[in-house]
Amino acid sequence: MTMMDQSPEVAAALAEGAAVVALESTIVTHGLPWPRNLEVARAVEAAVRDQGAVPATIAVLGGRIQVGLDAGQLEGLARATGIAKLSRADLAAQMALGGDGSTTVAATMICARLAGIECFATGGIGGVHRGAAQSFDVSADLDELAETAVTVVCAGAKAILDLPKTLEALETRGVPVIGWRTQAFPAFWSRDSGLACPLRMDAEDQIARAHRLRAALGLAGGQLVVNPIPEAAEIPGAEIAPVIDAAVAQAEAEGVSGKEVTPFLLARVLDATRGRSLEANVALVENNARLAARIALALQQEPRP
Ligand code: PSU
Ligand code: MN
Repeated sequence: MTMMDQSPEVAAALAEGAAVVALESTIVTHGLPWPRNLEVARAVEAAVRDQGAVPATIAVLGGRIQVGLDAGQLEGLARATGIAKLSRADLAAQMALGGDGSTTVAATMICARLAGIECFATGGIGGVHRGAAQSFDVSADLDELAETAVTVVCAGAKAILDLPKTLEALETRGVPVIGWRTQAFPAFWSRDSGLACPLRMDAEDQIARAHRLRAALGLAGGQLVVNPIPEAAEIPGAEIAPVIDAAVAQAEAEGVSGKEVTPFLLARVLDATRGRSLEANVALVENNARLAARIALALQQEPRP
């Protein structure tokens, strides 16, 4: 495909039908600070490999979709400042301009499906922002989950968002939200948001079967698997709540809008909690990468009904 390059490792894996896990790059460019962002990106790739699957970190470089980044490309992204954050709206336009950009969950799903990758691991998804009734700020990630047939593993959504509205929006769009061995919707740093998770599965092959059945039923869209952060790394909701409230208030006071909102809130929360939330972040992304790799392996085994 002339608009896409695959690393030799990813191209070989896809050609032989091996398990591949897509990884996003906005978490590297806009979600975590240098130099931890690079360490995390590498650790996540290693976690996928550990389970016997091939990682494919996705970005746009020189106007082309790059699926699988070499060491230099990954470090270049991690060091970059002012790089474009690409979602569904910007992907084609930035490619037309021949530019670079990191891909959000939405854009990574689009590129993954194009490459034939069915499973994707990240930290947290975008969702319905607090105050959305006024701001109309709802992440394109939710619509993408409704349209693009990729199973996305995350640790729930951060409480920088309005979590009840995010769950409602997912239900409206027909996106299955599957708790991994839990009944509770996880809130990123905390294992339990206090909200019920609509669905629960306890085995990777169940998730793989549901993915295949959606296709067989003619249902567009993917699945959202929510995987609670490992207990040892958890930060209780009560501890993080005041930090989030302050970040949201500051964003509002400074009139932050559009695609700057999520990076702004993530940076404020990271600053305010120093090391701790970073460590939690690393632990949960690795945990998600391992589960996504096992789901990718299960998808290989799962016949198309
Ligand atoms: N939420 C997180 N960490 C992240 C993001 C969201 O906890 O890094 C990133 C993801 O790339 C996600 C994007 O797709 O932010 C959503 O941005 P927006 O809200 O502007 O759609
Ligand atoms: Mn937004």
